[in-house]
Amino acid sequence: HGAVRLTDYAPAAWTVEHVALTFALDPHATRVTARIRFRPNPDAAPGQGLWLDGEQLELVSATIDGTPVSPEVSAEGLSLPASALPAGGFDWEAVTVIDPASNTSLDGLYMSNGMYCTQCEAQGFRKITYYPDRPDVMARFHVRIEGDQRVKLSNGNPVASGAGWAEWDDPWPKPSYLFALVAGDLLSHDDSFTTASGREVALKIYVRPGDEDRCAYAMDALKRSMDWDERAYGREYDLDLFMIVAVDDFNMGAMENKGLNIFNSKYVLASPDTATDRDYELIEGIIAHEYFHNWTGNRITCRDWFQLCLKEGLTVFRDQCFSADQRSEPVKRIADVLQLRARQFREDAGPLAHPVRPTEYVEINNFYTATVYEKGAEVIRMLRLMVGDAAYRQALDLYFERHDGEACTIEDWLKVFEDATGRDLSQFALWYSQAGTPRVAAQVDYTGGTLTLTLTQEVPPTPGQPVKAPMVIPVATGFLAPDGSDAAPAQVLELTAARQVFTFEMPERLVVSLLRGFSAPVILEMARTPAERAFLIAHDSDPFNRWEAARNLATDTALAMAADPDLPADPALVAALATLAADESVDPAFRALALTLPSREALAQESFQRGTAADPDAIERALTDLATAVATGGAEVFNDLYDRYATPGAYCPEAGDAARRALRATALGYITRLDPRGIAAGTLFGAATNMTESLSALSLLVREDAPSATAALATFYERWKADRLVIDKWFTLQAMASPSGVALERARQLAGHADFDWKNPNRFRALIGGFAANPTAFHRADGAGYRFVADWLLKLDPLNPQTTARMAGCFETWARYEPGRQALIRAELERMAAEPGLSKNTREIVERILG
Ligand code: BAL
Ligand code: ZN
Repeated sequence: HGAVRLTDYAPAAWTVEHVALTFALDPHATRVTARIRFRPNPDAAPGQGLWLDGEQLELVSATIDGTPVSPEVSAEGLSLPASALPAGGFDWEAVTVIDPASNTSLDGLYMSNGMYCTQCEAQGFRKITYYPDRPDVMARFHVRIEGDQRVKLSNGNPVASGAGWAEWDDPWPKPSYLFALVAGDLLSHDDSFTTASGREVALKIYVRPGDEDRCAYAMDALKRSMDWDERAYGREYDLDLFMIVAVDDFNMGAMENKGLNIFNSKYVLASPDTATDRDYELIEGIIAHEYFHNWTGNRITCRDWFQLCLKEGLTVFRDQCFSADQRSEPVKRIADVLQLRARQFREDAGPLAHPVRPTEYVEINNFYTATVYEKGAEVIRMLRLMVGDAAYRQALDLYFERHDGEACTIEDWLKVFEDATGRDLSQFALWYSQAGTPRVAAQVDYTGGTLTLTLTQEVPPTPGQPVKAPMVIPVATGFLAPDGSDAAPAQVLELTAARQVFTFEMPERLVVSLLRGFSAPVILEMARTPAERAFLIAHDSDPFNRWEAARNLATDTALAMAADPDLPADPALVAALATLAADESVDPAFRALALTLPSREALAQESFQRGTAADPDAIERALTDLATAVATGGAEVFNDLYDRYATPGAYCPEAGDAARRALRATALGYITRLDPRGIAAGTLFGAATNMTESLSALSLLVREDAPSATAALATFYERWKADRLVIDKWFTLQAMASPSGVALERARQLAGHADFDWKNPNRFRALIGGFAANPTAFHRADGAGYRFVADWLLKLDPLNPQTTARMAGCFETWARYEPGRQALIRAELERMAAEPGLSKNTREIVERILG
């Protein structure tokens, strides 16, 4: 399979003016009739033949302007020579037959619990009919669905229906990846929204019968998203109907099909007794994300898949800002940075590193990555910081005005900023082309009334990019007086050279607070004393850096303890955390984050970054010892918080109550460190009236392998065995939280459980993905953890290459570990690579990881 390259882009020879599709639904023989009006593309070289993508299709007939034709058909598509085509345009009609019930890839048209459903991004439409399946071909779609299902949906507006059929028309031209079809015996939860200009939009969330009472929160989040996009970006919804469908079998989180978003049911359905606070937060964020795509993705789309970050980076940035507005801005920022470091920095530091705009791919589905999404969002956050909020809004207004209805590039995006602000962004554009996380080193000196800040930057080599140029790095900076107050106005320094010196006149030496709000996605290296860190924890007015100081102190301590088993926990850290825990002036959600020690995964990454191969066992021991020390030093505070932070009254998913529950759960986590029989956690498990508390208590019992854990797991299972989303949690929890000694055996047993429906991606991710995210179990010194995961990936691959390839990324960190584990991981990867039938998706990932 050859690679596709950005430099090979050429406009489509033939564009599509209109598409009419008729689906005669049948599980194993759905008949698709496509009538497509082709026109020559004035931007393409004239006189070209026709190429239509098509995979796994049975071609029954094809005509041009009513005359039968015999195209040349391959496994990837069909072609006709220019000589067979009327030069001024023609009407193509083809009948194909497809087999949705056998489509286990969940790409194209497939079935889930008897319901027909589609996923077309990036290249699923070519499994439905022959078509120029590329995002720069935008067309109007008319769809007729024939079948006996109660509900039959497609994009746009319902225009006609009768017994056994329904027709839909989408007035907005769109690329094929935004096409959707759903048919099934579904129920809808209905509401409406009135836009700023007074138009009434009907809102419908379709679910399986029995789930209709779990849609209220998603609906509420949708209405808040619609309102926010009008206020923050001036963007109104553009159809009279907006639909969301929840489906159980889905490779991704959700999909922004025009007017008909399709969601993994876990990101729609919620009730207090089945969903956690984290689920509610994710539902809110993902509903917003998909809705925001209506403008950033659908009205303005991507010219080609290399430009994926154009819609994804921007839409992630928009959903991050929305969630920050709905909840707490600093807490959201910290959570986003934690995720960025855990997923994107990890990717950027390993064999799968690639630029925000990649230049080459074998399988585009392998590029729906943390780099394209999360780093793509960080790049836009930097742009906004550098140009200011007002200019950002002007640039976005210009973007919508100039490019509505077009398929665009990153160059188009940067140009609107250049035109709106007059800035030259050619160096800034390196953020889109250079992979790797820049390291910024800061050195502070003070003499004779002058503080000198020396910043140097280095972008590490990444696969295919040995040498890098200096980037534009905005460094938000503040100064603290000895009493902890802000001593000088904060400013954004722009680091543009490899080394740059900034000077500040000041009568006394102030403490510098750098990279406030995490103003750039870089690794900041700055030597600080523990006392200076403690001072920042107590005083920095920038909440992010306050949190960061606590995190850095905890990281230093944990890594020092990992290196030296006799080293006790730093009392300064224990005292600082206990003080912060008790500080009632601080948001409980912030306190919960600051009290959460770095994960085993984060410490392994940090250890490697600092030049020491990560030892999973030493990290586990250090973290356990450190947590016990914090639990002991802060025992009084934790008991007090646990008693006082109960949330009285009915469960409310809003940020205030969720923050109280988060802090209380964190306190219980420490209390349980000193209570390995899990008495307090067991009591909470018995008394919990919502899933958040029930699950946090159960996780602690499992983590401690408490005597009551087995019975609690059984009780939980009996109560929830009919609820697939809750049973996913039951699987995840045991795979992820079980101690290393029992985790693998338990995972093996669970893999044999009658409810382990491994063909369902959520269930597979719950158990196999959960196990791979349990670092001490996955990284067992004997390699049995790696083997267990590789065996399951090999089993899933023939059925569902997308989900397999995505999960194979669990092996990307092999270089972090000591030589023994490196060899064991590579042996599993080589075993996978030697599998002759390995999918193109998984092969690309495995071979890139092997290097
Ligand atoms: N476009 C794929 C799913 C998402 O990012 O919204
Ligand atoms: Zn998206």
